[in-house]
Amino acid sequence: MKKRKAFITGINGQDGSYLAEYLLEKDYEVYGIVRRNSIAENQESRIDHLVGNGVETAYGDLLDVSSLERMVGTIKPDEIYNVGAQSHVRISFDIPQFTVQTNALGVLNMLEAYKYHCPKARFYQASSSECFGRSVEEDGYQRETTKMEPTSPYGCAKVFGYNIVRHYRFAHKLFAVNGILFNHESPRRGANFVTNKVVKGAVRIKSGLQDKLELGNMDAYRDWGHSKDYVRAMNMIINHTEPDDFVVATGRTHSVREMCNYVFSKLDINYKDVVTQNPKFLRAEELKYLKGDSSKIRKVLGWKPKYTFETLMDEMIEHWQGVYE
Ligand code: NAP
Ligand code: G4F
Repeated sequence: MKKRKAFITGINGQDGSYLAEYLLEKDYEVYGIVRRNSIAENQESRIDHLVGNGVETAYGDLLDVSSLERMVGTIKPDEIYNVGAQSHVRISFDIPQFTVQTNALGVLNMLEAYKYHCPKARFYQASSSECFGRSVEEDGYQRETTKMEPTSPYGCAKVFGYNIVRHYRFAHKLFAVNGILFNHESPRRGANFVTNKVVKGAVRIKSGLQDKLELGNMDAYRDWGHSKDYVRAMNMIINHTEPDDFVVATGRTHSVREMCNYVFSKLDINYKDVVTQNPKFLRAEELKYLKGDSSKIRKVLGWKPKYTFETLMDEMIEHWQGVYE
């Protein structure tokens, strides 16, 4: 039987790399674009083990329409996963134009290439709980019907991406869908996101390699899951019988402070002795609270996470202990 072809933007990112592995296990042919990196070793650092073993990559960029058209025009994928983005919320305040170009116009660029070159394919957009911003339902959750009130350039751009995908679905009858994913982490998470920063910092402190850890707002709450569970959800969403949008979340929320307490306690350290606040890690506007209601994807597609907050953190601790101990 002919193998299904998947095309992934952001394939060298956290999600892109786990998604590529997941799709290879499901016998897909996997293609992706990577951006040129001046440090050649970083170019495909998360997918080195996959390139040439079922995954093919080419240079490309969401802002370079010619690269997108060339890829989808020649590969003619069955499934397009647009997970490429400037994904760091705080940094989006520093580079708002690049963030909006990539996370908003980049989606439009990808949709246009899709519409003209392979409209029979299916299109998945990496939408985000950051879109909800200030909005929380009375019962304390965010779900598919929750109003979007973003609090960052990143969130504003992602709202555009979410809406333009829906517009292309309705206007052009394309199978274009959104996964509205809450925070998801792993040992492959960039070390400037809070979970990996805390776990890496805690293990280094335990090993005597640093003596303190500077953070921003410790009173924000996030609904943290594992990237592996969330890429499985992406594949389920794109293979649903009809195009639709789904929230993906664990339904549990923890503050950054609680996360620190869990991680440092595991290493027999009192986080209060070593964690300090540095205003440079605060945001001009903070998204204070996220807790996702994923009842829809659980009911309609049968998805549920395999990891808990605790097993996620334990895996990340074990990873950094392997590096530093
Ligand atoms: P990530 O690790 O930062 O990966 C993002 C990837 O996108 C990187 O490979 C990056 O390449 C690439 N990229 C950046 N700008 C690009 C451009 N202009 N053209 C093409 N590729 C570009 O992020 P992630 O955690 O895997 O997240 C994947 C997607 O899900 C993102 O769209 C993110 O916004 C979204 N999302 C993530 C979460 C989460 O909690 N992880 C939750 C909701 C939504 P470089 O390394 O070269 O920059
Ligand atoms: O780990 P974070 O940087 O993730 P954030 O901002 O929630 O964004 C992530 O999740 C979104 C989904 O909701 C994605 F769309 C997005 O791409 C990204 O993956 O920060 C989490 C919380 C924030 O409240 C932040 O203010 O941790 C707080 N925090 C406290 N100290 C810190 C720090 N965040 C970072 N990055 N670094 C700190 O030192």
